[in-house]
Amino acid sequence: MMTEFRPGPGDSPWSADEFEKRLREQGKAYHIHHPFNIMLNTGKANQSQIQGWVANRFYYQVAIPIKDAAVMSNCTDRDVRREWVQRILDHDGYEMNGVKDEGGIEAWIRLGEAVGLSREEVTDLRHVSPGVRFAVDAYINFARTRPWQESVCASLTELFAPAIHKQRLATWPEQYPWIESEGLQYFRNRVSQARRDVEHGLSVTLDYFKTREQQERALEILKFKLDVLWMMNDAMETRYGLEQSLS
Ligand code: AHQ
Repeated sequence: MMTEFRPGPGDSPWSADEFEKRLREQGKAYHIHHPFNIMLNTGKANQSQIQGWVANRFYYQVAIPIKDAAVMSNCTDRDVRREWVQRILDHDGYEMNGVKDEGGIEAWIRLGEAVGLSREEVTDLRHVSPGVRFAVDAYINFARTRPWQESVCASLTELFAPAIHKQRLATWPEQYPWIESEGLQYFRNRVSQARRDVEHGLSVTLDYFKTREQQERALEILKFKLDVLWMMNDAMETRYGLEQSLS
Protein backbone atom coordinates (compact mmCIF):
# COMPACT_ATOMS: atom_id res chain seq x y z
CA MET A 1 0.00 0.00 0.00
CA MET A 2 2.77 2.44 0.79
CA THR A 3 6.37 2.69 -0.33
CA GLU A 4 8.96 2.08 2.41
CA PHE A 5 11.09 5.12 3.30
CA ARG A 6 14.69 4.15 3.98
CA PRO A 7 16.33 7.04 5.89
CA GLY A 8 19.85 7.83 4.82
CA PRO A 9 22.64 8.81 7.25
CA GLY A 10 21.78 12.50 6.73
CA ASP A 11 18.08 12.07 7.36
CA SER A 12 17.72 13.62 10.79
CA PRO A 13 14.21 14.14 12.19
CA TRP A 14 12.37 17.36 11.32
CA SER A 15 11.67 19.79 14.16
CA ALA A 16 8.05 19.73 15.39
CA ASP A 17 7.39 22.99 13.49
CA GLU A 18 8.90 21.63 10.27
CA PHE A 19 6.98 18.36 10.66
CA GLU A 20 3.69 20.23 11.22
CA LYS A 21 4.45 22.46 8.21
CA ARG A 22 4.90 19.38 6.00
CA LEU A 23 1.66 17.88 7.31
CA ARG A 24 -0.17 21.10 6.49
CA GLU A 25 1.43 21.30 3.03
CA GLN A 26 -0.51 18.12 2.17
CA GLY A 27 -3.62 20.32 2.14
CA LYS A 28 -2.96 20.97 -1.55
CA ALA A 29 -4.45 17.47 -2.15
CA TYR A 30 -7.53 18.04 0.04
CA HIS A 31 -10.91 17.34 -1.55
CA ILE A 32 -11.84 21.03 -1.34
CA HIS A 33 -9.89 21.16 -4.61
CA HIS A 34 -11.78 18.29 -6.28
CA PRO A 35 -13.87 19.36 -9.32
CA PHE A 36 -17.00 17.78 -7.80
CA ASN A 37 -16.59 19.80 -4.61
CA ILE A 38 -15.83 22.96 -6.62
CA MET A 39 -19.03 22.40 -8.59
CA LEU A 40 -20.98 21.96 -5.33
CA ASN A 41 -19.52 25.01 -3.59
CA THR A 42 -19.71 27.39 -6.55
CA GLY A 43 -23.46 26.90 -6.99
CA LYS A 44 -23.21 24.84 -10.20
CA ALA A 45 -24.70 21.61 -8.85
CA ASN A 46 -28.30 20.64 -9.60
CA GLN A 47 -30.61 19.06 -7.05
CA SER A 48 -29.86 15.45 -8.03
CA GLN A 49 -26.08 16.05 -7.73
CA ILE A 50 -26.56 17.60 -4.30
CA GLN A 51 -28.86 14.75 -3.23
CA GLY A 52 -26.30 12.25 -4.51
CA TRP A 53 -23.52 13.94 -2.55
CA VAL A 54 -25.55 14.03 0.70
CA ALA A 55 -26.70 10.40 0.35
CA ASN A 56 -23.20 9.10 -0.47
CA ARG A 57 -21.43 11.18 2.17
CA PHE A 58 -23.88 9.72 4.73
CA TYR A 59 -21.97 6.44 4.39
CA TYR A 60 -18.80 8.30 5.45
CA GLN A 61 -20.59 9.98 8.34
CA VAL A 62 -21.95 6.75 9.84
CA ALA A 63 -18.51 5.16 9.36
CA ILE A 64 -16.77 7.79 11.52
CA PRO A 65 -17.99 6.52 14.94
CA ILE A 66 -17.28 2.92 13.81
CA LYS A 67 -13.76 4.04 12.86
CA ASP A 68 -13.36 5.94 16.13
CA ALA A 69 -14.55 2.91 18.13
CA ALA A 70 -11.87 0.88 16.31
CA VAL A 71 -9.27 3.48 17.34
CA MET A 72 -10.51 3.23 20.95
CA SER A 73 -10.37 -0.57 20.88
CA ASN A 74 -6.69 -0.41 19.87
CA CYS A 75 -5.77 2.41 22.24
CA THR A 76 -4.21 1.49 25.61
CA ASP A 77 -3.84 5.11 26.73
CA ARG A 78 -6.72 6.09 29.03
CA ASP A 79 -6.07 9.82 28.67
CA VAL A 80 -6.28 9.56 24.87
CA ARG A 81 -9.49 7.49 25.12
CA ARG A 82 -11.06 10.14 27.40
CA GLU A 83 -10.52 12.67 24.60
CA TRP A 84 -11.33 10.33 21.70
CA VAL A 85 -14.69 9.12 23.08
CA GLN A 86 -16.07 12.65 22.48
CA ARG A 87 -15.84 12.03 18.75
CA ILE A 88 -18.23 9.08 19.02
CA LEU A 89 -20.68 11.13 21.09
CA ASP A 90 -20.45 14.01 18.58
CA HIS A 91 -21.74 11.69 15.85
CA ASP A 92 -24.04 9.26 17.66
CA GLY A 93 -25.47 11.87 20.02
CA TYR A 94 -26.13 11.31 23.71
CA GLU A 95 -28.45 12.02 26.63
CA MET A 96 -26.53 12.43 29.88
CA ASN A 97 -27.41 14.17 33.15
CA GLY A 98 -30.29 15.95 31.47
CA VAL A 99 -28.14 17.15 28.52
CA LYS A 100 -29.38 15.85 25.15
CA ASP A 101 -27.57 16.12 21.81
CA GLU A 102 -29.08 14.48 18.70
CA GLY A 103 -25.59 14.11 17.21
CA GLY A 104 -24.06 14.59 13.77
CA ILE A 105 -25.62 11.52 12.14
CA GLU A 106 -29.11 12.84 12.94
CA ALA A 107 -28.07 16.29 11.68
CA TRP A 108 -26.89 14.72 8.42
CA ILE A 109 -30.23 12.92 7.97
CA ARG A 110 -31.89 16.32 8.45
CA LEU A 111 -29.57 17.68 5.72
CA GLY A 112 -30.83 14.82 3.53
CA GLU A 113 -34.45 15.84 4.16
CA ALA A 114 -33.56 19.50 3.54
CA VAL A 115 -32.23 18.64 0.05
CA GLY A 116 -35.37 16.62 -0.75
CA LEU A 117 -34.41 13.06 0.20
CA SER A 118 -36.54 10.89 2.49
CA ARG A 119 -35.07 9.72 5.82
CA GLU A 120 -35.39 6.12 4.58
CA GLU A 121 -33.46 6.59 1.34
CA VAL A 122 -30.61 8.22 3.26
CA THR A 123 -30.44 5.66 6.05
CA ASP A 124 -30.91 2.55 3.89
CA LEU A 125 -27.83 3.54 1.83
CA ARG A 126 -29.57 2.72 -1.47
CA HIS A 127 -27.75 5.59 -3.25
CA VAL A 128 -24.22 4.76 -2.04
CA SER A 129 -21.93 4.00 -4.99
CA PRO A 130 -19.38 1.11 -4.88
CA GLY A 131 -16.48 3.57 -5.13
CA VAL A 132 -17.64 5.54 -2.09
CA ARG A 133 -18.28 2.31 -0.16
CA PHE A 134 -14.82 0.89 -0.96
CA ALA A 135 -13.02 4.14 -0.07
CA VAL A 136 -14.84 4.46 3.26
CA ASP A 137 -14.38 0.76 4.08
CA ALA A 138 -10.65 1.15 3.42
CA TYR A 139 -10.57 3.87 6.08
CA ILE A 140 -12.45 1.74 8.62
CA ASN A 141 -10.17 -1.25 7.94
CA PHE A 142 -7.11 0.98 8.30
CA ALA A 143 -8.32 2.00 11.79
CA ARG A 144 -9.07 -1.61 12.73
CA THR A 145 -5.69 -2.99 11.67
CA ARG A 146 -3.09 -0.23 12.17
CA PRO A 147 -1.64 1.08 15.46
CA TRP A 148 -4.04 3.61 17.00
CA GLN A 149 -1.45 6.41 16.63
CA GLU A 150 -1.54 5.90 12.84
CA SER A 151 -5.33 6.31 12.86
CA VAL A 152 -4.96 9.50 14.89
CA CYS A 153 -2.59 10.75 12.17
CA ALA A 154 -5.08 9.74 9.45
CA SER A 155 -7.78 11.91 11.06
CA LEU A 156 -5.59 15.00 10.47
CA THR A 157 -7.26 15.67 7.12
CA GLU A 158 -9.45 17.70 9.46
CA LEU A 159 -6.62 20.23 9.58
CA PHE A 160 -8.26 21.41 6.36
CA ALA A 161 -11.91 20.72 7.28
CA PRO A 162 -12.94 24.04 8.90
CA ALA A 163 -12.26 25.74 5.55
CA ILE A 164 -14.56 23.39 3.63
CA HIS A 165 -17.37 23.65 6.17
CA LYS A 166 -17.08 27.45 6.18
CA GLN A 167 -17.07 27.42 2.36
CA ARG A 168 -20.38 25.55 2.34
CA LEU A 169 -21.90 27.88 4.93
CA ALA A 170 -20.72 30.89 2.92
CA THR A 171 -22.02 29.72 -0.45
CA TRP A 172 -24.93 27.24 -0.13
CA PRO A 173 -27.53 29.61 1.39
CA GLU A 174 -27.13 32.02 -1.54
CA GLN A 175 -26.52 29.43 -4.30
CA TYR A 176 -29.15 26.93 -3.13
CA PRO A 177 -31.86 29.01 -1.42
CA TRP A 178 -34.24 26.03 -1.71
CA ILE A 179 -32.25 24.20 1.02
CA GLU A 180 -33.67 25.31 4.36
CA SER A 181 -31.08 26.85 6.67
CA GLU A 182 -31.64 24.30 9.49
CA GLY A 183 -30.37 21.61 7.12
CA LEU A 184 -26.87 23.12 7.25
CA GLN A 185 -26.57 22.73 11.04
CA TYR A 186 -24.11 19.83 10.65
CA PHE A 187 -21.58 22.13 8.99
CA ARG A 188 -22.03 24.81 11.67
CA ASN A 189 -21.35 22.22 14.42
CA ARG A 190 -18.31 20.76 12.65
CA VAL A 191 -16.32 24.01 12.40
CA SER A 192 -15.62 24.06 16.15
CA GLN A 193 -15.66 20.26 16.61
CA ALA A 194 -13.04 19.81 13.86
CA ARG A 195 -10.80 22.46 15.44
CA ARG A 196 -10.99 20.71 18.83
CA ASP A 197 -10.37 17.27 17.28
CA VAL A 198 -7.37 18.48 15.29
CA GLU A 199 -5.76 20.17 18.29
CA HIS A 200 -5.74 16.81 20.10
CA GLY A 201 -4.86 14.72 17.01
CA LEU A 202 -1.98 16.98 16.06
CA SER A 203 -0.43 16.89 19.56
CA VAL A 204 -0.61 13.08 19.63
CA THR A 205 0.93 12.91 16.12
CA LEU A 206 3.76 15.35 16.83
CA ASP A 207 4.56 13.42 20.03
CA TYR A 208 4.49 9.93 18.53
CA PHE A 209 6.11 10.25 15.08
CA LYS A 210 9.64 11.16 16.23
CA THR A 211 12.25 9.65 13.90
CA ARG A 212 12.56 10.82 10.31
CA GLU A 213 11.30 7.44 9.12
CA GLN A 214 8.23 7.76 11.36
CA GLN A 215 7.63 11.34 10.17
CA GLU A 216 7.79 10.22 6.52
CA ARG A 217 5.34 7.44 7.42
CA ALA A 218 2.98 10.06 8.90
CA LEU A 219 2.99 11.95 5.60
CA GLU A 220 2.15 8.72 3.77
CA ILE A 221 -0.72 8.00 6.16
CA LEU A 222 -2.14 11.47 5.60
CA LYS A 223 -1.79 10.95 1.83
CA PHE A 224 -3.75 7.68 2.15
CA LYS A 225 -6.62 9.45 3.95
CA LEU A 226 -6.57 12.35 1.44
CA ASP A 227 -6.92 9.67 -1.26
CA VAL A 228 -9.95 8.21 0.58
CA LEU A 229 -11.68 11.61 0.44
CA TRP A 230 -10.57 12.26 -3.15
CA MET A 231 -11.77 8.82 -4.33
CA MET A 232 -15.21 9.46 -2.81
CA ASN A 233 -15.49 12.58 -4.97
CA ASP A 234 -14.21 10.67 -8.05
CA ALA A 235 -16.97 8.08 -7.52
CA MET A 236 -19.64 10.76 -7.13
CA GLU A 237 -18.38 12.60 -10.20
CA THR A 238 -18.57 9.37 -12.20
CA ARG A 239 -22.14 8.72 -11.10
CA TYR A 240 -23.60 12.25 -11.06
CA GLY A 241 -21.36 14.06 -13.55
CA LEU A 242 -19.96 17.56 -13.41
CA GLU A 243 -21.98 19.37 -16.05
CA GLN A 244 -25.33 20.86 -15.23
CA SER A 245 -27.73 18.10 -16.26
CA LEU A 246 -31.38 18.92 -16.85
CA SER A 247 -32.75 16.26 -14.46
O1 AHQ B 1 -17.77 15.48 9.13
C1 AHQ B 1 -16.48 15.05 9.17
C2 AHQ B 1 -15.98 14.36 10.25
O2 AHQ B 1 -16.77 14.13 11.31
C3 AHQ B 1 -14.66 13.91 10.22
C4 AHQ B 1 -13.91 13.12 11.24
C5 AHQ B 1 -12.50 13.15 10.70
C6 AHQ B 1 -11.81 11.81 10.78
O3 AHQ B 1 -11.82 11.22 11.88
O4 AHQ B 1 -11.24 11.36 9.76
N1 AHQ B 1 -12.62 13.61 9.33
C7 AHQ B 1 -13.85 14.16 9.12
C8 AHQ B 1 -14.32 14.85 8.02
C9 AHQ B 1 -15.67 15.31 8.05
N2 AHQ B 1 -16.23 16.03 7.02
C10 AHQ B 1 -15.54 16.09 5.76
C11 AHQ B 1 -16.21 17.12 4.85
O5 AHQ B 1 -15.65 17.46 3.80
O6 AHQ B 1 -17.34 17.51 5.21
C12 AHQ B 1 -14.08 16.32 5.99
C13 AHQ B 1 -13.54 15.09 6.75
C14 AHQ B 1 -12.06 15.18 6.88
O7 AHQ B 1 -11.48 16.24 6.58
O8 AHQ B 1 -11.42 14.13 7.18
